[in-house]
Amino acid sequence: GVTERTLVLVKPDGVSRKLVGEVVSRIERKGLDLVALDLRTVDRELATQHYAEHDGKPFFEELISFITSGPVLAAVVEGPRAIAAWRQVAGGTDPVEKAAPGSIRGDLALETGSNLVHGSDAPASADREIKLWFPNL
Ligand code: DAT
Ligand code: MG
Repeated sequence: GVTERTLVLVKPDGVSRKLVGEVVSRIERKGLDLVALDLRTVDRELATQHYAEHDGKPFFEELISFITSGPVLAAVVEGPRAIAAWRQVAGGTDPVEKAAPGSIRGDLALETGSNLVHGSDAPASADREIKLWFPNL
């Protein structure tokens, strides 16, 4: 597969539940490469830009307050078909209805609003999100 980069986040629920190591371990076990790693607190400006596609949806305010509620681990991850590969490792958005057993969300999460991790969904969004989170990369 063609080499891609994707933006991965361990959201505040994952950091507070001490699952950073678990998530990094799954990235590495899949065979993907870590290009950048940064633990940081997200301000409203970054949060609303990151989730711009969801502006206006009923869960938007909840999403912004959640992602700004505590530190997140942001990572750029690289490898063949990295965007789809990471979304497979993460599992579907709803941890019960969509995420397969064996995925991070399928194994470790219960609710859509606190589903532990983020991954870019397409090459254009990966490019946009990586520039937003890691402008110097
Ligand atoms: P994903 O994170 O799998 O790319 P998404 O881009 O559709 O999912 O939505 C971004 C996040 O917003 C998602 O991880 C959790 C939250 N979210 C999505 N749909 C939701 C809903 N119906 N109710 C509550 N939160 C939701
Ligand atoms: Mg998404």
